[in-house]
Amino acid sequence: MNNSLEENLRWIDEHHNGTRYGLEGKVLIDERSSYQRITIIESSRYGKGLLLDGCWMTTERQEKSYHECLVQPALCSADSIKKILIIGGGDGGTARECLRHQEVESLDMVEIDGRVIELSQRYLPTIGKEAWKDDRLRIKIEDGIKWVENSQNNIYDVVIVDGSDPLGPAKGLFNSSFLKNCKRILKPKGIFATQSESPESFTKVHIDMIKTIRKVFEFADPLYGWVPIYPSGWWSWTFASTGKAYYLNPLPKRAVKIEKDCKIWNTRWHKGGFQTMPNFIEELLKNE
Ligand code: SPD
Repeated sequence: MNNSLEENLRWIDEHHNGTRYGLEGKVLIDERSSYQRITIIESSRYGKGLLLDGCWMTTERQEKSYHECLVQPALCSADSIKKILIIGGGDGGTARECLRHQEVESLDMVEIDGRVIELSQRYLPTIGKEAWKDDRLRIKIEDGIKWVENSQNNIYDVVIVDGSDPLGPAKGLFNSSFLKNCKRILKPKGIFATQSESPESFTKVHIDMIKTIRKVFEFADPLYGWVPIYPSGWWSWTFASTGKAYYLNPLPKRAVKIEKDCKIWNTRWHKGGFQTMPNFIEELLKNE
């Protein structure tokens, strides 16, 4: 730990239903934007990190367990990946993972809170990295819900939702009218991907999300992994498509280029992650 970090150390915790998930560190920025409270911290264990409304979003040395798992299952499996949409993703990690693919021609990133982008570019540059300077990235500071409402049919190959928890500005990213628009703007063989909360800490939200996504798309399945700083540490991402579950099988020609530089994702992990649904989730998904 460097000397300046040793001063003013404190516990920075996300409180969740009688539990707390924290890091020892220092608060660098704590402010309120038009949408939410934004906190940037520096910790010895995981480097700098971002919280929105007191909930962990990302940290420099843990972000790959989230961003690779949200992006690569979709981008390595989709029929085409020329035109991608990200809703949210203001820290830049999701864009960075998408832009590792040279086949991506354009990436629209629609983030409601421009201040999250400004602070991430300044304090967390190791997360967005070169994505911020990539000509293929088109940043729109707009409401993602309105963006999908106003987009034309069948224009995106992949739609990725990288929002926060279903409170505050991200609430509308969990409902069926938003999902129907995501399906409408996807090409016929397109893939939809979203973070889908913790099966342990947010069981009801997780189950309701999968059920709702399954009602809108013909196929939808959760993939399980871990993000140690999030509530329970156990996390999920859900993928959906129509006609066939395109997201289950990475295309070898694409996977081989990407997996060697991943920390978590590879074809074996991908296939295994879709197989790790525990009994209690399987049971809850059967109930109407
Ligand atoms: N409870 C945390 C949910 C966070 C989902 N989004 C994280 C943003 C990282 N790009």
